[in-house]
Amino acid sequence: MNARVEARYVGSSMNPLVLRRNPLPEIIFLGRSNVGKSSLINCLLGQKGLARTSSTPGKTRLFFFYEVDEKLLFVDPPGYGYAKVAETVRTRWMKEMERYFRKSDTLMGVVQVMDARHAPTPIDLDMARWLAESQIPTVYALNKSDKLTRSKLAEAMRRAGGELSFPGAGQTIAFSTVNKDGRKELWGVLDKWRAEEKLLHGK
Ligand SMILES: Nc1nc2c(ncn2[C@@H]2O[C@H](COP(=O)(O)OP(=O)(O)OP(=O)(O)O)[C@@H](O)[C@H]2O)c(=O)[nH]1
Ligand SMILES: [Mg+2]
Repeated sequence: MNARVEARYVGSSMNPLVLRRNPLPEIIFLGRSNVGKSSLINCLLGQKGLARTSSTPGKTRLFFFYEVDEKLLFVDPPGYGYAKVAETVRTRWMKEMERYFRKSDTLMGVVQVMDARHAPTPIDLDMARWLAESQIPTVYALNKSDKLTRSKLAEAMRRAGGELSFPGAGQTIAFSTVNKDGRKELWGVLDKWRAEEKLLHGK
C-alpha cells in the first residue's frame, strides 16, 4: 500500500465515535500535541496538506477522519497532555479516548507518536502500557528523527526500546516526516495488521 494511496478527508468531530457506522478498519495516531501526528499522516499518505498541521500546539480539539484507498480509516485526534490545555479539556479527552477504545469495534491499531529528541514522557509510557494491557496492536514512531545526529538517534532508539519493553509492547520505528525516514517500515506494520485482519472484538 506504500506505493500510491488515494486518501480523502471524510469528516471531523468532537466525538471519535461519530463515524462508527463506517465499517473500515481504523488506525488512530496518538501522541502529545506538536509531536507531528498530522504531519506523519500526510507523510504516510504522500499528500502534504491533507491533515492540518500547526505550529500552535494543542489548538485543535477535533478528531479528523481520512479514508485511505477505501480500505482504511486514519484518525487524527487532538494531542494529549499539552500543558496549556485546561485540565477539564484533558479530562474530557481521556474520557473520550476510553470510550473510543471500549466502543470502537473497527479499531485495528494505534500508531503512538513520540518525539525522538526526548525520552518518552510519563503520559507516553502510561498510554503505551495501557494499550499493551488492553491488547491493542500498537507501533511506536519516534518522530522528528531528522533533528538528531545518527549517533544521538541510535541512543534515542536504545533508550525508547528500553523504556517501551513491557509485555505486549510494540515495535519502535525512527521516523521523520521531513526526509520520510521510517515511512516504508511503518507502512509495513500497517499492511501486516491489515493482512492479519487483526480487528478487535472479533470482527
Ligand atoms: N523537523 C521536523 N519537524 C516536524 C516533523 N514532523 C512534524 N514537524 C513539525 O512539528 C510541528 C507540529 O506538527 P503537527 O503535525 O501539526 O503536530 P501534531 O502532533 O498534529 O499537533 P497537534 O495537532 O497540535 O496535536 C509542525 O511545525 C511540523 O512542521 C519531523 O519529522 N521533523
Ligand atoms: Mg495535529
